[in-house]
Amino acid sequence: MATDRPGSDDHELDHELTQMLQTDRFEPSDEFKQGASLTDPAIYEQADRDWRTWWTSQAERLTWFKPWDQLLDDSNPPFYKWFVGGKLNVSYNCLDRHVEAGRGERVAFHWRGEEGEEQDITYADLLSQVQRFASALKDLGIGKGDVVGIYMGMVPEVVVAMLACARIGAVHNVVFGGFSPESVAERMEFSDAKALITVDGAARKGKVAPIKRNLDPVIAGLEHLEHVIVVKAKGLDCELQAGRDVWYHEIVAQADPECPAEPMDAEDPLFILYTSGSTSKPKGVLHTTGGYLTGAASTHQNVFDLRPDTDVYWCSADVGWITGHTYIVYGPLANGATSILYEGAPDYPHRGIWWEIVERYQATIFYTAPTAIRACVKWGLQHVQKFDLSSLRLLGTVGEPINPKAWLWYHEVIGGGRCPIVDTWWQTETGSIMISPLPGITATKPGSATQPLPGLGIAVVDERDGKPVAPGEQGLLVITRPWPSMLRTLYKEDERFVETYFRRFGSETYLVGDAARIDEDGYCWIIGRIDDVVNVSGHRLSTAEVESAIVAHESVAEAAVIGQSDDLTGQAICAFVTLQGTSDGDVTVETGIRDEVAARIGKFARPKRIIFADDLPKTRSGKIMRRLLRDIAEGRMLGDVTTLRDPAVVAELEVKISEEHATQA
Ligand code: 6R9
Repeated sequence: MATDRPGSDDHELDHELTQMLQTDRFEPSDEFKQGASLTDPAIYEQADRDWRTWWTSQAERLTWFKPWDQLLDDSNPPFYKWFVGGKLNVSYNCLDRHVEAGRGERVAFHWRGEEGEEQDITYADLLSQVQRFASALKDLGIGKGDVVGIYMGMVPEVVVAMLACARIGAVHNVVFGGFSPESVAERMEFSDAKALITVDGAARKGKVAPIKRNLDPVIAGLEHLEHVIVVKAKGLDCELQAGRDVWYHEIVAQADPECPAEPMDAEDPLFILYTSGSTSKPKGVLHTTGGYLTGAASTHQNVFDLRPDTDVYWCSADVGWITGHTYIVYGPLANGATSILYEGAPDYPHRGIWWEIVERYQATIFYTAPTAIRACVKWGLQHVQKFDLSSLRLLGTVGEPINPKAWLWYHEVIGGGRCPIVDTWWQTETGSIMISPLPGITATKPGSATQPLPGLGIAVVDERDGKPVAPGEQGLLVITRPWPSMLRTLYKEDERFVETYFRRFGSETYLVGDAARIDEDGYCWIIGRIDDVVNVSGHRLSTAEVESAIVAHESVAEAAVIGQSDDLTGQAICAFVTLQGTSDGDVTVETGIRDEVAARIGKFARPKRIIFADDLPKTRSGKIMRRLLRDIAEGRMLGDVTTLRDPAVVAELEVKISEEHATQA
């Protein structure tokens, strides 16, 4: 295994990485093992034999106001309850206990703005800001169980807002800043949100997007929304609707600086996070207090081998996704870590900004998405080589499978050949990492998330009978045992919760929605989604959601959306569209369709490719055959099409695709 720096130009490097594809596994180095907290492989077996004791030990990382009476109530699956009778507060665990232990001066976040602004926020600072804002929320009449929306960029106040909700028992519902105002309104409506915390504007690569102004028209009709709290992040003027809207800085100035943390039941809701499912209506994944925080703290410590006194940890996700919730906010803060919180994009003001930031703050742990790594590979070595990355000791990936070559590039170029990589598989629903190496124990294989973490039960089963398939065979990934940070339900949709995850193989087997295989060595290889969910740059989107945005366009009669393999983004959205009447698809209609999707969902959901067709292939019962469309789009041989209502449709589509190729050539 090479430990010296890789080839000096992209071409030479590519050659070296191709050679390295032969290396099938990477053992943790002795140097890494020496300082690591988990190095004994026996913990897997112990935790498997007695997973109750394992979870007890993990929950004991937290400070409980009152210990639990029962570890797990599994009397009514799939409605599991963890740490029954236990009382704790998430914000207390993330802040007060560190300050009380004399670590108030430790930096919680090195915040870095898009224009290079810097702010170091200590645990003591964060505690005082959170207390004030929590008091201000209470003054507005917001309390336990109320749902509070959060829609803002990566500014420090987003963390303050989440923790302030947790402090008083309000349930936050964060919407990723890249979603459109319409999506925000929809998520506020579905969750009966009583308040929305937002910003005047958000930084977008040198421009400022007027967030509050864009929200105004769509939130006007929301029946339950009593308060809108606006953080003045970018100095924009905003219209404040009397009786509803207030400035954040004004209400905190008047608020009580003290606000004790509310003792919450372990099973009280902590947050809702909407994610995409098979239908166009997003699913409100509900996480609760004790189990979620146990999972977040335990995995953040174990998977990243966190050494809170010396590490500088950086997760480049956005707080608006589950990765941001668990591995920017709750895990790191519960563990008293020092983190980097970066407001901007990876390519602004230049394509080496991430590496500049690593050098600036001497980051030791870096956690990002494969799509970002592939973008860096494409941009080239010169953007990386300018910076000193020798502080790094551990790297991670999340969100989608990573191709071995990108893995090797990350390992060699960013990690200098010395940093273990943890490829972490998990979901919004699982709350925390499920399948991942433990960096001081597991030998890694590029492209595999390796093995389930201690205490978890994972299997790959046959889709017909639910029995485990033979090693090396593909099947459906399932989780066979409850775990503390599992979702508890879909908000206000218990039936959909059971139906989506626990119908197929019974109420004790969680259906993940991914296909996978486990090789002879017990290593897990994730293949991809089995439902109509597309993963674009690690962002989950439902094809139905995009389809319903497309058909909202005035000229569109029908649309079918598929995920098509893409070198950069993993999958890209490809839309087959039939237009109304005799109208022809042209550039204007294409632009119109993309704009419609941007307005209804967000720019990141815009189709990369639009194919106009007079008709779409359907089964005799009228179902669009997406699998066939995927084959057509990717130029694969088609199998039997005789079950189609009108086989001629396929021939026509194939002609379209070949014309498309001809014009591109
Ligand atoms: C954390 C997060 C979940 C889906 C999941 C799977 C894919 C996530 C992965 C991975 C292969 C990994 N996924 N991590 N696939 N290897 N390491 O991404 O949550 O947005 O809910 O997406 O992402 O398909 O089912 P979420």
